[in-house]
Amino acid sequence: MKFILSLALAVIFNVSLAQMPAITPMPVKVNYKPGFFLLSSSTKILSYDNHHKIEIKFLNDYLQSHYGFRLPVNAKVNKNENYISFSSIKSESNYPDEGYGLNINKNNIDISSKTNMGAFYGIQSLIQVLPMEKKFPFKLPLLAIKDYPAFSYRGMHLDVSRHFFPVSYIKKYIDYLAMHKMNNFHWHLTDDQGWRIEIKKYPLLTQVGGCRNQTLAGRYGSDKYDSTKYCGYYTQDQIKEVVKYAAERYINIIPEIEMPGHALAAITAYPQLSCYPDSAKKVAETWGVFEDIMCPTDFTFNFLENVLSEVIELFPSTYIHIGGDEAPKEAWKNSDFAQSVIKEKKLKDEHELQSYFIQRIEKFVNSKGRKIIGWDEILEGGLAPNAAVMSWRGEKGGIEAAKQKHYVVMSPEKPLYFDHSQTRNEDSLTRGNYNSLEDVYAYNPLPAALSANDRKYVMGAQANVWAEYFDNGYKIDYMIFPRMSALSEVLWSPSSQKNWASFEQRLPGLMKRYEWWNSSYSTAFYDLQPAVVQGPNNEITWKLQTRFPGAKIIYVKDSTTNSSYPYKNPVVIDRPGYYGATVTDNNHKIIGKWTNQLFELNKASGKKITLTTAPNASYAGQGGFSLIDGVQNKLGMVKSTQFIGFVAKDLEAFIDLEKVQQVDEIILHAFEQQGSWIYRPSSVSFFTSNDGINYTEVKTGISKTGDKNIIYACKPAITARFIKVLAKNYGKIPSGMPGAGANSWLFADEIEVK
Ligand code: TNX
Repeated sequence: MKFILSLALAVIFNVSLAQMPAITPMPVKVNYKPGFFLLSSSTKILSYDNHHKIEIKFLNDYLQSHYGFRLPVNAKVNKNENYISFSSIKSESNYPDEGYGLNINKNNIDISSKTNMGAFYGIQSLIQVLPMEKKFPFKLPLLAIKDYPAFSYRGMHLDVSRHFFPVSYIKKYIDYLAMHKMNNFHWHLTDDQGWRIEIKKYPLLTQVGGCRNQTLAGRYGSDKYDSTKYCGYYTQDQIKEVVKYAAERYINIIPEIEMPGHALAAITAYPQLSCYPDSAKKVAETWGVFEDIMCPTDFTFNFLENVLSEVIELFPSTYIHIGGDEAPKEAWKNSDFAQSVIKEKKLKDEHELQSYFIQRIEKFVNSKGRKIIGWDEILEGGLAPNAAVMSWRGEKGGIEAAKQKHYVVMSPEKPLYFDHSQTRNEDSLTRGNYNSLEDVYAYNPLPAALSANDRKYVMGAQANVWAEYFDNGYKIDYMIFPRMSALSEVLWSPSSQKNWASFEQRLPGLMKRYEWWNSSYSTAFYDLQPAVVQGPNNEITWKLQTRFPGAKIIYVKDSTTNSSYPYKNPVVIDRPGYYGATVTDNNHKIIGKWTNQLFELNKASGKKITLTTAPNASYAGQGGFSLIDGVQNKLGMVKSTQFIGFVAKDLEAFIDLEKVQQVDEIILHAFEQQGSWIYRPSSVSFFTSNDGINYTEVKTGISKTGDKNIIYACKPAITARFIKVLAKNYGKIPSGMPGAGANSWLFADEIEVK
């Protein structure tokens, strides 16, 4: 009998498992029970003396906007009535402050917590159990949840300088955070391209600094502009409204005021902030890093103190973000005044001057009872004593800061920059790089390099959404979803509950929810993922993958044969031409987008290649293989990820053509984009050899064509088996050029032998 009963239970249990709501982030513990709670518009909420006013308001607002009703709030209910209640966990218990219990029983729903914040998170789980259709009453599965977060800092950032987003979208974005149980919104309010917060004492900041005359069109380096004036800022009243809105969702807003770099908008409004006050100024119209930064004068410090005073009045946040990133030091090197500060304060160099700058600001912010947080560049030249660090150039800065016993928020570009695309196949405008959903999900904010004790300084992590290429909220949604849901699980769920297979299973439910919220999202995860990879015998192959449920892949041969057949193994590319692929269902009906790839083959394609020095990890491609993989960059659609990159190093490549043969021409494709510190090689030379030991330099028929995609070629017209290509790095970037003083990058793509 017992056996039969448990079997019956298991059957019911399985049914409810199939309908299991996609609660994300996954709670610490969920137990489903057989049966249902019926929620209707007459279900009462039990509350007296305005207890849980904020939580109830959120729930009722959500019900109102998504289902069109509010639940009645009553001070008393009958035991046999169907109701939602809040109960408190004793404050002396060791239950975490943000934790909650959610019990959906047959006749009541109870949310238990120690704090109101905990109850708020209980509401978030409850709304995820509601069906995404207006079919009343709701049949909610019976369950018991016990839940609390893994990390104390769970954040999202949004850049409103490069593009401006109205208060309505900021509120929607804050709701996204709340519904993912995140608690910090990092509001990037100022940058070179626009100052977006009203400061009463300095009206020109928004009047002048809030507008740029035009904006770069297309990808960085296009050199085309839209000839349209672009303006926007938030009034202090709007800021207050947003801060209140966030507080009602237990979200802290960290405002960022960038200094001393990324400050052209402020400098254009008040040129005395600059070390070159007399040179022409304009709010930036393109992206990148600019040399004109704030000068460490009394005017500047006085200005910043006044600005920060107003900012501190508006934002209750303990942390105030002061930027500190990407501040080139040329202006300070050229400024007599900056040099006099270095001398007078006995500083070693401009990095110590930056550290002095930040420490002076820190003292001021501390005097107001607040703390500073800055990008990891604030470590250079010595960290300010109480500063927290946001690690974006990988985890290195975060690790170093934690070792120095400073608090850290991890935000490494890989994988937490959500301005990078979620697919290798992106056809809308984004920054070139790629951060996959899986990589976000797999991220662990606690680096192995830290001791257990130093790990305590890692407060959590956040994703950054830089808005150079995004000018509307739907595009932001498309960039953040579903990666933000993956990040929420990284930050909230215990590692024991982190399970990719479970997340993948919940994805369709999550996507349905984004639609329910009237938000856009990316389906890249289900797209065909093409990759050009090296086969076991060095051959070039085209590897195609999809997770599209029930999908088959067909692949279409190059334009010459025009035949198509189902994909089984990576396609060996032994003939040049266009190859195309798409996804079909079992009935051969096309259900995916077409992916096309042009392969251009030559004598070097798929041959053995070795590099003397490996490329930099950030632009590693597939090492030498990327130079002979048959894929060439085409003018006008350059993506820097298609190149391999070397910083401060040369490219030296050796190719074995396998047999002595006629070599009429050797070509190297390189790339220049000075604004990104990518400079053309200072020289390129070509060599041939018959034995792979003695090389002869090719001295005839050398040419160089193109200005961004630069093609270096030579015409040896001899027989040879081995080829060597040597491209020398441009070296240190000279003063007056973008990135002055830094090591330049060398970018190379295909080597062709004809
Ligand atoms: C680097 S991350 C920046 C931003 C850009 C971003 C683009 C950081 C502290 N600085 O100014 O918008 O790259 O991905």
